[in-house]
Order: sequence, then structure tokens, then C-alpha cells
Amino acid sequence: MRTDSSPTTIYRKDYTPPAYLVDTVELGFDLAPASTVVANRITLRRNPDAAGSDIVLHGEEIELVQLRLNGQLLGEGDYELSAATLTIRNAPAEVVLEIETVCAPVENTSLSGLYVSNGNFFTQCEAEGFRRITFFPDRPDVMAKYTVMLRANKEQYPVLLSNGNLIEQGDLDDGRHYAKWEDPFKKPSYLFALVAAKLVCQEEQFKLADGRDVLLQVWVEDGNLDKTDYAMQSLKNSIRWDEERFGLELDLDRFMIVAVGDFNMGAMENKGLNIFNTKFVLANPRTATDIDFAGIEAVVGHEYFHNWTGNRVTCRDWFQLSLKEGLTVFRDQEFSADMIGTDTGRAVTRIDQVRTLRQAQFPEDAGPMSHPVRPDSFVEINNFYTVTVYEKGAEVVRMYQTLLGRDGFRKGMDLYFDRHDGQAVACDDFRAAMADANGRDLTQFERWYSQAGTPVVTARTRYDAVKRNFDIILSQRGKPGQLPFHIPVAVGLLGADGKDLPLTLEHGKHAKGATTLVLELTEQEQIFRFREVDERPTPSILRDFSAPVILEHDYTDDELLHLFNHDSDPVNRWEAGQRLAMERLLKLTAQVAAHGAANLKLDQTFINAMRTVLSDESLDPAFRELALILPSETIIAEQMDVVDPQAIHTARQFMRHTIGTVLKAELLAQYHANQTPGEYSPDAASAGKRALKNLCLSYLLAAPEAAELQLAQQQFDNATNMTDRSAALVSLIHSGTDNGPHLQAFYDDFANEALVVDKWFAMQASAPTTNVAAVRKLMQHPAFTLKNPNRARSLIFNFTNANPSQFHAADGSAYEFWAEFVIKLDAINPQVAARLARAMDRWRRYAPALQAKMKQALEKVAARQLSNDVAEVITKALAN
Ligand code: B3K
Ligand code: ZN
Repeated sequence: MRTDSSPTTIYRKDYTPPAYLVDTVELGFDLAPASTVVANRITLRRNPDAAGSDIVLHGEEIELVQLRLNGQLLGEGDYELSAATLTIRNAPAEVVLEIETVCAPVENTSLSGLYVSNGNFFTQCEAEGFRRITFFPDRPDVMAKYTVMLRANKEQYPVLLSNGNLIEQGDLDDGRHYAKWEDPFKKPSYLFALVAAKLVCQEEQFKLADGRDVLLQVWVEDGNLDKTDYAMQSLKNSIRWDEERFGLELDLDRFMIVAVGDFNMGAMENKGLNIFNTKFVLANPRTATDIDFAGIEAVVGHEYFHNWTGNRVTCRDWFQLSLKEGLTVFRDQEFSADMIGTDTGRAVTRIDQVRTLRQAQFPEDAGPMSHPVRPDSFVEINNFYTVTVYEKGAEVVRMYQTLLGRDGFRKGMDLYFDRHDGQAVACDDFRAAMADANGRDLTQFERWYSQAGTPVVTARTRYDAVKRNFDIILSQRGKPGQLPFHIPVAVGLLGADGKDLPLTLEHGKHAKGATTLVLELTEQEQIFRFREVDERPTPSILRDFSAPVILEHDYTDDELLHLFNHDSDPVNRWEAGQRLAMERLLKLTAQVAAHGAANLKLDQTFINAMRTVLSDESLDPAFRELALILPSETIIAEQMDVVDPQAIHTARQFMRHTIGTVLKAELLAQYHANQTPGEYSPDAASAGKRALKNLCLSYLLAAPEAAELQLAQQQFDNATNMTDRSAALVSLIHSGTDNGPHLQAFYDDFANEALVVDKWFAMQASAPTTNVAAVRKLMQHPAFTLKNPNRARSLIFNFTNANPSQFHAADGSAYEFWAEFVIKLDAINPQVAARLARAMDRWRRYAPALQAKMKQALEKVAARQLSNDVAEVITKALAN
């Protein structure tokens, strides 16, 4: 494999503090697309806690024009310049550097650093983009105060924004103008941002709990002001929630959200100036689905919550990324749950989190990119913004709350801020605050940060009718050589009547009458004895998914049905249904693989269980929808030693088809019972009804006859919102009937709405009837471009990641397609290319014939000149 400079691995153990600290940064920008001049004046002083007197600045893809040290112009012999660093040896203790550089934003297709999107300037600095703007010690433990002067043409770029407060603005000669911004808080360089653009905003004054008025703004392109209400409302809700739940206030007079169409990820928490992918800002009922609205609420919350968990207290180094990301995901999850406000609503959000973990994090943790929540090494840090660091990291934070209780967790948070406000710290510091605030020893808990992989917890039970004892024997195993984790396992016991039994745990300290207890599994195996148990109960283990583990327990079908019908814990109730479905899916898959698709059968017991939950109107529709969705093809694949994607697809389709046929009457009844007439509202109750209704529709279209097709067509024609419109279209396309006219009508209606065009590509890419040739054809569509990450993801990623039966076509043609576009994207945008590269992560688990073709494709990519981003992913995939 060849790369520009051979990729170096960076190790956590090699951390050393910076030799110099930076106190102030004054930046001056003369913005022009082809050539932007950046003047940077920084004051540095030797770090009393570090050795050495060399100043090391990072810099990439920028041209040095001039460099002064304490007023003296430096010549080429006074410093060392490499492709990535500028080093000044033996510098004095106190230094003022004046650095002038030039960069070319319009050429910057990587969308890291300063770039142009639709004619406007934006920045993205996390993790290491600031070095593409100016020379700087671009590491998060260097925190400084920034003043920023922006100069640009006034007509083209009427809006000039940066972090903090606007302190001055005015006109210059030649049709230019300027704005000066000052951020009163010290920050690491990755939180720097600027925007110079033609934009408009929705704004309002908002009163904080302490009585201060702050200015809130949501900036978008002209024509999108009809899509900013929900983002603004979500921002206000976020501010209120953080005040109430964690006592954390907004610390600035002004808070801005800016939407940009070209963006590598969801959004970015730059201090006071959050920059967002349009996908997580723009929404109105016509263009956005319920899921989009929920995504906006979550991401607006997430970025806002970073202001404390990430910005005020930041990371010492990038290995500590989960310190801010795991914690902030946990905070946004709790925010979304609290916004719904009901117990089932909370459970529904929890079930969604479990699904994400199983769909994406468990496979990651079992594949070549497996890494601990706090990684030990990386080649390219951008490859480590992963579901492990984010979602598993959030699970780790959630376990503190499970172990310490809500109040204990809050005490830990308070102590964390008392100790570390204004500092760059490590995951261990967070754990210490949790332990110290609660007088708990959390030494063993550290293993959740250092040991990769998903632990397996096995539960066995025994009942002694004479002594009335019920024992749960829990054991755990991690990867070979790992030490036991500290695992909170929440359990309850169900009686024959389906009710929770009051629990008496031997040696346990707990309230009398408690029906759920958190067992702490800290050894390889432990016995937990419940006393005074009058009948053999059905155990409900790992309630609320109290730890990110795989739970093994030999449940009988009867026990699972009992839990599915009665468990008071909705997460385990859902889980019982998933286990019932998974058992059947695996058997059917094996049968298809061995004998083909003829003579498949689905037992009446399972169908009846589905029927009961579908029609149980005492249950929240959102819950019923989740209970009726079968485990995804990806999740089924994870249960198999040798993955056969076609057999999985056939088996799952057979089950969907059977449910659609046998339960047709019930599905239709619920379809009609869960209509949401009147004005659209994205609230959880209405969204839940729509979700159930549209799931019914998709089951009905799994085995469509004329009447069902007509139903979908009517919904498509009459829908008053995007949720219903797109659901009808997806059901039609995925049913395999000819839908040229509907697709065309949808496209024509929304040709000017980029986010809806993305949906149009995505729903075709993920249709089981779309093969690689059809995807290539869609790439010829005038609206397709590789340069826009949302667009590339909508078509390419939805095909490679959400259409397994076509991606794994026996002839390997889709693997060749994958290789071709990893290479093409890498030349444009390495971060996006590296994400696509990950689609091959699990290649070793497929049947030998597919494996060989996947390996060929990987090797084809490996033979090219690659970015560090893609090189790291491919090297790890091919390594033994
Ligand atoms: N902190 C950013 C992610 C930056 C990704 C850089 N490749 C978004 C977030 O987690 O809020
Ligand atoms: Zn984040």
C-alpha cells in the first residue's frame, strides 16, 4: 500500500504535555475563495509542567508567507518546515509569533479547515482542521483566548460570524467590510469557527434561569426560513433542560446555529457558533419526516450540551474523545427521553438506542476496527469518531447513573465541573469525580474504557421450592485475556400471573417491595440468591438494557412469550419479541441455505404473539411498532458463523410476507385506527401512530394485492406530510412493483429541496430490487454528485450498508463498485471515503466464495495511493 507519507501510528502512552502554552490568539482573515490570507499573532510561554524549548506548530496545505518571532523576521534557517509541522528550536521563554499564511478554500474538497460551500465560507476544525488554516499547536490541551477579524466583500458575504461576541463592525474600501469577534472563554483550536456568507436568520431573545437575556440565531440560506422553527424550539428546550437537569447555564450573550449543505458529519459544537449539516436544521412538515424532526432535536441538543461537556471541560488528547462524546450522547439521549416525558416514551428511546448498538456498535466491536471506548492508538483520529466512542461511550456513562442513581450521578457531574472547569482532562478524571462524589470505589469500572469488545454475560437459574430460593448465576467472558468488567445487571422476576414479584435479595440492601434490582457482577461468576420466592418465576434479566453486553440465557418459548406479553420493563418486553423472532429467522435462514425457499413455515405461536401485540390498544403505538419490526438483516448476520446474505434476505422476506398475509385484517384495522388527521405535529404520540400505521402498510405491501397497492398509492397522493408521503413511496418501491411514475412525481415536487432529493436517492439505493447496475445508472442522474457528502451517502452508502442482498451479489460486482468509489471519493474527501471503506469490515465472516471477491476488492484499493484515513481502515481489514 502506498501513501503520501507513510502512515504513523500514534499511541496514547506517548502523551507528553506541550512545551509551550498559548495565552492569546489574534487572527485576521482576508477572505477570498481562491486565496485567503491569514494573519495570526499568538503569544506563547514555556509550559512550567513540561520540558523542552522547541516550539512545534502544526500546518498542512497552507503556504507560509512570513514569520516573525518577538518582532524579528525569521529566515529559512531559523525554523524547520516539514509537510506537517513548523519547528522553532531553542525558543525564548516568552514568545510572540506573527505568522502570515495563504490557503485556497475553494480547492478544499475535504471539508476540513476553511472551505467554500455554495459560494459561502465555512470552517470545520475538529479534530485537526485548524492546522489547515494557520500554523498552530493544534492539540486540544492548548487552550487560548481568541480575537478574530474577518474582512470580505460585503455584497457577496454580508454575514461575518465567529466565536463569542461581536465587538466591532464596519465598512472598508473596495466594497469590503469587516467584523471583529472576541471569545471571552479559553478554548482549544478545534472549537474555532468562522462563517462568511450570504445567509438570513431567525432570531429571538431568550431569558435564562438567572434572568440574563441571550440572543439566539439560526442562520440558513435565503428560501429556507420556513424550515428553522423546530431547530430554534429545540435550542430553547435544550437550554432549559440543561439548566433544570444539570444546573448548567449558557455562558455567552449570543448563541448561533448555522446550516451548511456540504458537511462531513452531523454538526459541530464550535463555541457559540455551532455549524450544522442542513439535515439537522432544516425541517417543515412538507420536507421532513418524524425521524428527521427527532434527529434535529437530538443533534441541536447534543451540540448545545457540548458547551459544558466538551468546551468548558475539554479533552487532554484525542484518545479521551469519549470523555466529551460519550457523555454528550448520554446527555442528548436523556434530553430526548425527557422531552417525550412518559415512561413508555422513555422506553421507546431506549429501545432505539439498543437497536443502534446492535446494528452498528456490536459489529464494529467484533471486527477489524474494534477499539476500546478510550482507544490506545490511531493512525487517523477522524476514523475514531465511531459508534464505540459515541454510543458505547454513552452506555458507559449511563452505567454510572445506573450504579450511583440519578442523584449520585448529578453529584458526580457537579464535582467534575468544580474540579475541571476550564481544563483539558482525561476519562479517568471523570471516573474519579463520579467515585469521589459518591464515596465509591470505581477502580474496576476503568476496564470499560480500556478493554475492547462486547462482553458476554451468561445467566443460569435454579429454583428450590422447599427453601423458596431462586438463584441467578451470572458469569461473564470478554475477549481472551481480559479481566472481569464491573457490570450492572438489572433484574426482575415475573410470577405466573405476569406480575412482578417483590424481591428479597440475600445480603442485598434495598427497599422492601422493590421489583427491579441492579445486581453488580464484578467477578467471573457470581450467584445471586432471591429469598421468599413462592413459585418458580420467569426472570427478566438486563432490564432497560442496563449494560452493553450480549446476554445469553436458555429461555424457552413459553418464557419468552410470558415476558413478551407481561414484562413490566418495556425494553425486556420488546427484547423477548426479538428473541422469538430471531430464533425463527435463524432456523428459516438455515433452511433456505440448505434446501431453498420452498416449504418454509412460520408457526402459529409466533404469529399469534405478533397479532396480540399489534392489536393491543392499551400499548403505545410507538412501542407496538418496535415490537413488530423484525431484527434487521445486519443483526441476523451477526448471529451467524458464516453469513449468507441471500438466505437471510429470503428468510426475512418470507416472514414479512407471512405476517402481511396472515394478519392482513389486523394490519388493515391498525392502519386505519392510527391515522393522524388534522395539522401535522412531530410530537412523539403522533409520530408513534404514524410509525405503526406505516409499518402496517409496509407489511401489507410485503404481499400486495390490488387493494393494498391502491392504499399505498392513495396515501402517496393524499399525504399532507413527508413522513406519510415517503413511507408510502418506500413501501411501493420496496414491494418491487413498477413505480416509475411515483418516483418521478416525487422528484418533480422536490427537485429544489436537496434534503428530499437525498431521500429520493436513498430509498432507491436501499430497495432490495436495486442492483449495482441500477445504482450506477442513478449516478448518471444530473442531481448526483460525489462532492456533496449527503448526496454521496444517500446513494452509495445506502446501497453498500442498507441493501445487503444486492451488495453481496454472488458475482462480486458490487464489491468492485465499492472499490471504485472508495478510490474516487478518497481523492475528493478522505473522511467520507474512509467511512465507505468500513462497509467491508466484516468480510471474513462471509462464505468463502464471497470472501475471496471481497478480499480482491480490498486489495485493489490497498494497491493505490491512499489517504491515511482510508489506508488505516483497509490495512486493518486485511491484517490478520
Ligand atoms: N464533535 C463533532 C464531530 C467532529 C468530527 C470530526 N471528524 C460533532 C459532535 O460530536 O458533536
Ligand atoms: Zn459530539
